[in-house]
Amino acid sequence: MLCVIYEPVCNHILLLQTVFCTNSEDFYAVMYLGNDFSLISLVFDVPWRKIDWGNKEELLKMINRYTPRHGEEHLRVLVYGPVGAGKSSFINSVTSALYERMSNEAAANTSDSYETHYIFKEDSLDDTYPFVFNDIMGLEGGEKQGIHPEDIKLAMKGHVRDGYKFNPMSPLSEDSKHYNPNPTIDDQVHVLVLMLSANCPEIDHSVIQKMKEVRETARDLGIPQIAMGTHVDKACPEIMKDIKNIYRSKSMKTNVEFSKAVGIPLNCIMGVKNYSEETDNDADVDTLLLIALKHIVTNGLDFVRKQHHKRAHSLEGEMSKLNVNK
Ligand SMILES: Nc1nc2c(ncn2[C@@H]2O[C@H](COP(=O)(O)OP(=O)(O)O)[C@@H](O)[C@H]2O)c(=O)[nH]1
Ligand SMILES: [Mg+2]
Repeated sequence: MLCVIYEPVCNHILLLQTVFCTNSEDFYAVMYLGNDFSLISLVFDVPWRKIDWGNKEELLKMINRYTPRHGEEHLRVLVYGPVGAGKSSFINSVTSALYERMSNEAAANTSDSYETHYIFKEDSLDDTYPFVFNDIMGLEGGEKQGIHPEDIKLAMKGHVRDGYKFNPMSPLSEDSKHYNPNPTIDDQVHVLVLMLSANCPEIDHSVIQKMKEVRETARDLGIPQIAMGTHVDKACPEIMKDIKNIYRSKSMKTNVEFSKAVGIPLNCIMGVKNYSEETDNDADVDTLLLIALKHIVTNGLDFVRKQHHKRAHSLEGEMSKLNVNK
């Protein structure tokens, strides 16, 4: 039996006049084209990206195997994006996936100040995972709202100290006590994660402009960038029904292709469902979160290794100059 669900739809296929239908097994979009109604499935038969569902334990092992090895104490991950995109929820959700139980530590942080979020190893008072997160104030439209893009650039270079309260009107100045003039490798950002809601198709032009500035700075600094689509469950009823449909979803594919157009490699664009109302973990949701975390860690590791080689080469260069001048 077909029943019709009326819903405001954020689905690119559905930009035409459409409503969702379900035959209790699958969801369809009803498209009205001229005098013709057609039913279009919201998912492809074959997934356009392969996920090894049920591989959670292996992912946990791989993540736990990472140890700092190029002079860094930890990898620093800077999460930015519009307000409400799910930045704090992502940090909580990743922590929940690592702990295999719900955790809400990042939510306690108000992200209008720069704070480093450490994830303690389960059952440890001082041992933390070798990756840290900074969750920063939302990028918002207009000059007077949200984080100043210059502050994100300063944070990427490691100049922003914890406790700095962002001011949308002006960036951190060099004479502030929160300005770090000599950042170490641990103060610098090693991975930049752009968080966007897959359920919010329209982004203000000025926010896109701010994101572009930030991306270009990261590119100039060589910092790897990952784009993460959140709220995927809200963006497509087939994903809501079963998270394993994430890479069968047509709207998800359209979203990913849109993000690719802004210059992030396709394999660095991924979807996650953050925990929001749940009280218990779900193995498939954890799998997506851990894939994202693994990707963040491996990209950060590559960047740190490259930096390490650069430093070693320039040191060698300095040494040989000294020897020549002797
Ligand atoms: N259904 C769903 N809700 C989410 C998801 N991610 C975040 N949320 C909810 O969206 C709201 C904003 O998330 P938050 O993490 O505070 O966004 P932030 O401003 O970017 O830090 C909260 O109510 C979250 O519970 C998601 O993937 N799915
Ligand atoms: Mg937040």
